[in-house]
Amino acid sequence: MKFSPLSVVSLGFVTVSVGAFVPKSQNVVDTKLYSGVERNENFAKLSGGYLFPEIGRRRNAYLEDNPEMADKIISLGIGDTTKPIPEHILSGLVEGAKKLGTTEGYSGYGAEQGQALLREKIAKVLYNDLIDPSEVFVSDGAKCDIMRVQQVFGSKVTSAVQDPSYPVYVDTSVMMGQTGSQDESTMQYDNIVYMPCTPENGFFPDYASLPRADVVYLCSPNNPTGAAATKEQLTEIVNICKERGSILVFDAAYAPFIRSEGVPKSIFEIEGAKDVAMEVNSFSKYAGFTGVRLGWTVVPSNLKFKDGSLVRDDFNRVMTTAFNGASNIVQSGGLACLDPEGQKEISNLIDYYLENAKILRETMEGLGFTVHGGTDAPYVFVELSESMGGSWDAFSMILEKCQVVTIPGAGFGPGGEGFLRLSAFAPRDSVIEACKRLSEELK
Ligand code: PL4
Repeated sequence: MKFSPLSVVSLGFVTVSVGAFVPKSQNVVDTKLYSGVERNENFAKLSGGYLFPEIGRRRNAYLEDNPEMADKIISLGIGDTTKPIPEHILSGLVEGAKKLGTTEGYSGYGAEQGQALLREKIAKVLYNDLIDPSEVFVSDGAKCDIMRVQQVFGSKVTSAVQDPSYPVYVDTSVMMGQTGSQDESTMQYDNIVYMPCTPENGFFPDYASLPRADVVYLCSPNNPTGAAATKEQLTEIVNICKERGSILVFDAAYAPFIRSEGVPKSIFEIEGAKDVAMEVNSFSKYAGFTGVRLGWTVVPSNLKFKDGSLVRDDFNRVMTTAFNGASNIVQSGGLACLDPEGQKEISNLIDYYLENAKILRETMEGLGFTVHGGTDAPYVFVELSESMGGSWDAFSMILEKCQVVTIPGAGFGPGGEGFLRLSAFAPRDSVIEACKRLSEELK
């Protein structure tokens, strides 16, 4: 059937009810039904919704059908902290709020790059002065900063991602218009370089053997595999990025979970990294700030575009134009995180979650699974047996039989198929109970 603009108007509701046609011409759109604005074609390329709301949707659908299970549900799914904010860090937030109630302490809009004291403390306490405070941009979190990084690079770059990886790198690349559409057979987007990360390569990509990309996203300790890259691995990728003229975007959101000796917590521990890398980071997992919202990005002053201009200047332009600075209350909490008492409290929180990870890891190993991660990371990545079907099948089966929410590996990209991610951020008694149920069901 041929479709003319005239028929849009005349068909009216009929057209809508069959859902087959969306009028193209702005001039003839029935504005009672549609705006006259074309949809951003890049959003149409995205396959399905964002992973984590989809997990929530499936959990809710299960509970709608089985309301009696509401009290039984345990989440080992989304990596969201559950321990309360410890005393000293909390006092920072409280003091920050109280100051706003006094004439002397009140502050309005702050610097878009963050308070000078917080930038200095981040550089000193977390980077041991490897970076300069002027290179630190305080923000409302790592996820938001990844989109800001993408805005800096624009639509003409090619990005490379670890496969599997935190879905934000791929989805924001698609939104920015860097990619073609998704190939339904491979589940890969055209014009993204997928860097396979498998047990065989220690979940670290062999970028040298893959096509060059302008921007390379690397996360360590890794979500979802839990692998923490060694100094040698990071040195290798920094060197190859330098050789190829790629910019490395290093996501260090899980850095404080690193307990193994000699494993770098920042890309800037690697010689030469300041010429090729930027780092996104966050207080979310450090201090239970997933809801409080505080992060930062380090953009070294050495990092330049092809024309010699500074990446930092463009990042600064995005921050000053499209962000009004992190909340002053929250930044006060961030300062408390970086006091010695705050650091001790963070270390205790991480100990707690790492003990959870150990329990999960040992339970799954005891059930005969090959298990990765969970030592320098809060995620345990379980290799599924073939009899369990695909990772979404395993997710559904475990939800229905054990009332435990997990994340299917396939949600992190095609390379995650065959794996299941378990998060160690649940309360201890929930972790123990989940392990009991998994042991009964999967033995
Ligand atoms: C669910 C590698 C979690 N709604 O809190 P932020 O924005 O400072 O940090 C987000 C982040 C950045 N980088 C990595 C991450 O893994 C995360 C958080 N990921 C997960 O379960 O994988 C929470 C996901 C949240 C989201 O979409 O980020």
